[in-house]
Amino acid sequence: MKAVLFDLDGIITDTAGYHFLAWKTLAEKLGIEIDKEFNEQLKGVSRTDSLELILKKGQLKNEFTLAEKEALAASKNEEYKQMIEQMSSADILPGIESLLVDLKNDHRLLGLASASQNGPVILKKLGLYDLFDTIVNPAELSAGKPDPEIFQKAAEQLGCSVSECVGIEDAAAGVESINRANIVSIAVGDKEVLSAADKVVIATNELTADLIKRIWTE
Ligand code: B16
Ligand code: MG
Repeated sequence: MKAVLFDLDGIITDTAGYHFLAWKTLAEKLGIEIDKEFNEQLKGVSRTDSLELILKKGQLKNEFTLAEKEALAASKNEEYKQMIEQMSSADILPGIESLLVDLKNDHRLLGLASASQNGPVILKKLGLYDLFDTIVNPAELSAGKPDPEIFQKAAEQLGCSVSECVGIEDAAAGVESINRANIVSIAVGDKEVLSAADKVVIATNELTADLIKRIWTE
């Protein structure tokens, strides 16, 4: 195993709550109600695709031009950026910082495969940016998760073959993306929702360098 490819939201930190609040503000302005259950569908999904899902819920899918949709997505992102302004190392999910340090000390490469265009800023706020060897730019992808492109790209940017990597995700679409890239997948969360993964653990503090190496070897 040469590299470990990480999702951000739900694995390194929990930004889902902020995304939800920012989308909720926008949705309310448009007269659309969204709840936490609906928000599950937005996890791991790009900003543009998330907006489409919200507009579809409010039956407003064909009511806006492309430019208007871009403005709506930009206004959500402005609100989201204000919310993440206060983030710090206290927002790293349990066990993740020591895991990243252990993997680095063990000479493994680390890649970020997040759908979030705010990924680099968030890693800097968490104090984890320098531990990563590469970050995929989601704006350069032709398709988002569950397409395998983002995890294939992360492996490629690290100069690794997919067989030398492990991918870690919390969303079903993300696990599908890892599996379709022919990368060993580890998921964090609900065993039933994430059953497609090679291994599922309940919480991030169960992720250790030894466990990841073992799953890759099996
Ligand atoms: P942004 P991940 C994803 O992060 C979030 O889960 C998803 O809710 C969000 O819409 C997406 O990033 C795009 O984020 O608006 O910051 O570009 O789970 O792929 O790390
Ligand atoms: Mg995620």
